[in-house]
Amino acid sequence: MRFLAFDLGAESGRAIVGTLRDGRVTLDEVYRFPNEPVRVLDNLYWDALRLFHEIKKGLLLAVARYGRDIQSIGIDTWGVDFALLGEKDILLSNPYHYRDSRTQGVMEEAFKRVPQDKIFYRTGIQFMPINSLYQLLAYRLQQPSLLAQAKAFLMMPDLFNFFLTGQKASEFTIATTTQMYDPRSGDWARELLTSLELPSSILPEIHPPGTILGTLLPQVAKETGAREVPVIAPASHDTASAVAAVPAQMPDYLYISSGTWSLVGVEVPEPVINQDTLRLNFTNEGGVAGTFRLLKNVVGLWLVQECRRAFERQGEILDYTTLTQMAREARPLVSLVDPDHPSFLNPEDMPAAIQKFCQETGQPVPQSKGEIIRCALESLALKYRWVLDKLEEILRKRLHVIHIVGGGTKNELLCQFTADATNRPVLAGPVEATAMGNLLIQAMALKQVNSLAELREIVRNSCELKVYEPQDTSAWEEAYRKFVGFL
Ligand code: LRH
Repeated sequence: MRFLAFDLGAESGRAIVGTLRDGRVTLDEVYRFPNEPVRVLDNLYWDALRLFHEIKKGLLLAVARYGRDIQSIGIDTWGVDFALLGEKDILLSNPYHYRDSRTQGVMEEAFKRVPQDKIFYRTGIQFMPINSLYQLLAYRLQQPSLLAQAKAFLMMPDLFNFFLTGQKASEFTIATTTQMYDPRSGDWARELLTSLELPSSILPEIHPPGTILGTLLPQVAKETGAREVPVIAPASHDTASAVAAVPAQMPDYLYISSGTWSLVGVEVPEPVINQDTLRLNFTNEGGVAGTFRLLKNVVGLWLVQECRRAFERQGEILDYTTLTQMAREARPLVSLVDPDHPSFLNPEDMPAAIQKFCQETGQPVPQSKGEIIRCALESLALKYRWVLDKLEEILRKRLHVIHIVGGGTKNELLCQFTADATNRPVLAGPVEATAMGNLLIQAMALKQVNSLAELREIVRNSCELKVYEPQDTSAWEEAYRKFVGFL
């Protein structure tokens, strides 16, 4: 059976056809298109209509290659971003991108109205200025008349599903990224929203991952040559789809969904909302088959991506392989940064931001490109170690192995650093965890896969895992002691 996944990631969007046969899934990327935020004056936006156009083009190309074989369609994107629709379902503005700076200071405004711990005990979600809650509050504080016109709030995958089917619905995993969802009541945190004078009437009903939302609208089918197939909400949050596809066989593992962000955590049967998770700023996002993800958002390869862009602006176009090789050749464990320091969220010049952090903390300032990238990669690995330590403390058990999935598995240096910094074996793969999760949750919705365990078995059968054993751990132990001083 064949399914079509759209995965809208930080640099590009892709249409991927998955074929499920004899307990294995194979992938075919039929279309890739840019998904870069657009800066206009002082703001940063999604190009929503262009992306919908690209989704239709991807569908057309999938149909051209596989004809009537495609059984369903599912879309995932990153978390927290949303669109507001007004009368007659028009977009009230281009949806903002979470790296837009208008949310600066908004979280603190929210805490003046509702105490921080109350927000956490209601939602279980980590505090980040990018959360939809603060983005929505920014509308109320900065563009109140626009918010007053809103008739519907749709998270980005929900918006594209609406464009494809005409049905407005919210999917559970993406809804939990908002910090506007109450996992205990299983509904939007309406009381919290009311306390912040935010309208909860515009929020659509929430459906679990693997729900058939509707069928492709006849005009979209006509435009693309597709059949009027079901549109399924997979895990619409990319991280939830990726973690569903972690090829774990044994319990007590740590996963890292590694890409622009590194999502580092464990799967739990219910949210862990207590003083420790509040103090350590952990999050509890919704997962597949009734699970939750207790995790931490770590800034991830964004550090390296932005260094690459900065070098490009200086006239040097370098690919990731070359940059990683330069880092490999640089001296180990000289300078370290906290990857999650606010100065790295969206700096104008990432290498300069890294240098500034090192200078202000009295460390040698990395000079060459290799030194800067090495500093970023080592710091990431040490941050993973910190998350691992804290999770073991919270859960009171040892996590024996680390599964890394996603694009970051291609960075072998980072995988090795992770094994070294944590003193745990690392199993890396699959690269395409998000797409696999998306496709196989569609297969679950169509009763071709029976459980999350079976889904993971299919992933294991469909990819090669690369093993990294820890080496040279004593130098990393010492570096870790220094690193925690910067947090
Ligand atoms: C990763 C991700 C992560 C979010 C962030 C905004 O792509 O979805 O889980 O929190 O993007």
